[in-house]
Amino acid sequence: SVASEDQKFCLREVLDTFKLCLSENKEVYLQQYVTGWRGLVKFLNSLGSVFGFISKDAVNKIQILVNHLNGENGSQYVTIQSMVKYELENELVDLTKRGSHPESGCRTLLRLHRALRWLELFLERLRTSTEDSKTSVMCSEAYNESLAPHHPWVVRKAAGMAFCVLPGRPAFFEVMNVGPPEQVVAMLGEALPLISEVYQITEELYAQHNLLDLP
Ligand code: 1Q0
Repeated sequence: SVASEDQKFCLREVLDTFKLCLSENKEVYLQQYVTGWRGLVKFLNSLGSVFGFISKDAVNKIQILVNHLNGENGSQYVTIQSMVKYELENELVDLTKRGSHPESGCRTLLRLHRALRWLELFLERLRTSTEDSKTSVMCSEAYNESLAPHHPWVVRKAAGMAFCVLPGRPAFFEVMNVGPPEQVVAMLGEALPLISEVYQITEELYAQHNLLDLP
């Protein structure tokens, strides 16, 4: 049943998939990246339907990337590095304004990439938080430093409203299903450097190719 699946959900496993993203020569596997996001969306859904508009957009973007992976040129999408190379060489990316490639892998992944920065900042705050810290504050601070500058006013407003109804820190730790708070903190301490590394590698790749502002 859905309920028992929810119970099995464990944030450690989700964050572990980001570990599997990195190849030996530090390329990022798209399949594992997408799998990591799928797990995060499951977590988001378990927090309640107010987050539906966020998870809907994430699912949409995940699906676009899955379609590329399963498409006839799927072999070009094995890593983020190969995707960037392939799409740029074949002029499959709208570089300055939206046009004929609204679903390029590059622009789609960039949105998730920015959200990964939010995750990193939020989890770092959660890791170092104390019992009386507010999840809504940690979440909106992380959002303001990452995604917010890329969102129009109406999205920022809706996000702010959703953050206000986030469960408190104890409920959050519970739903992560990792164990007592000390174990959550330890798990985050192990997982965060890997998330950070995946983020940094992608960030540098995008910067190198001038892709950080794709429309
Ligand atoms: C826990 C609360 C989660 C809060 C997530 C913060 C993100 C807020 C983003 C709100 C915007 C969503 C609406 C759509 C925006 C799009 O316009 C935008 C741009 O795309 P486009 O095509 O219009 O150019 N899309 C995005 O910026 C992508 C946003 C993806 C957000 C995915 C968030 C998935 C979150 C997972 C939560 C995991 C929580 C794990 C925490 C574990 C700790 C207990």
